[in-house]
Formats: sequence, structure tokens, C-alpha cells
Amino acid sequence: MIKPDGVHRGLVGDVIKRFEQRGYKLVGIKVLVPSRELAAKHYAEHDGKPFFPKLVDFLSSGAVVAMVFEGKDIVRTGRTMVGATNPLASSPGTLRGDYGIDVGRNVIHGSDSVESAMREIALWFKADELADYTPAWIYE
Ligand code: RTP
Ligand code: MG
Repeated sequence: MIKPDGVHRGLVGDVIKRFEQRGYKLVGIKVLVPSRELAAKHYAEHDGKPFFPKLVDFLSSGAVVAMVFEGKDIVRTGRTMVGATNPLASSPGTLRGDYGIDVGRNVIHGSDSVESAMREIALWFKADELADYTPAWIYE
């Protein structure tokens, strides 16, 4: 998910491009301004932590782009492409390492496990909003 800072900064195209050129398949995408309730559900694992209120405020402060990508090892590779939570600790070449310096403005969210991805996909998308197709010119 591209967070409000990434959308405001015009980084949507670059984020999608990086996943596309790596070979991942975009199967779902939507733009929305999340409610505080949806943002809190998304980050429920952090409820009670000191940064939680700010996190929910920020995620619901503007438009986000929610996406579902498919492909080999997408969760692990996706997290590598996203970079470390704190952009200052993210390597150049990662999204956060290329675009951020502040932990509260780190451009993008990436699911941290397959289980989290399944939960988050169900939270943000209806089943009929995900496309079922095979781009046979990339995958054997
Ligand atoms: P995300 O869920 O957004 O992909 O980020 P992440 O897995 O790398 O990090 P996570 O621990 O899940 O934290 C969620 C978001 O909360 C903000 N955060 N602030 N100490 C702090 O002030 C702090 N720690 C985390 C970050 O924006 C992080 O992306
Ligand atoms: Mg996380």
C-alpha cells in the first residue's frame, strides 16, 4: 500500500513500476481515503503502542493506493524491495531507502507474512475486485 505521503509525492507510478519490472503480477488496485476505523484495523497489531494514534491519524489523512501483487516469494521479496521500517536504516535501492528519512513518512506498507497478507487483502478488497489471469509472456 502506498501511504498518503507516497501518493502526495507522486510516487505511485514508480512503486508500481518496480514491482512490475521485477516480474510481479498486479491483480488488485484501488485508491481510497481510509477511515480511521479501517486504518486502526489494518494496524491492529500495533494498538496500544505509543506511535499507534499518530499512525492511524496519518494513514487516514489522505489517499492511499492499496494493491495486491502475486508472484514467487512476493511477501519476502516485497519487504526487501520496501526496505527497513526506518528509512534511515534502509539501503539505497529500496523504496524507503530511496525516498525517505522519517519513520512516520516511509511511503509504503508491505505485508510482513503470508498470513498478514491474507488478512489485509480481505480487509481492503472484495473477492471480485481481484483479477484472475496468467501473463504467459513472463511466467513459464
Ligand atoms: P508497515 O507495516 O507500514 O509496512 O511498516 P513495517 O512493517 O516496516 O513496521 P511496523 O513495525 O509494522 O510499523 C508500522 C508503521 O508504524 C510506524 N512506526 N513508527 N517508533 C516509531 O515511531 C514507529 N515505529 C513504527 C512506521 O510508519 C511503520 O511503517
Ligand atoms: Mg508492519
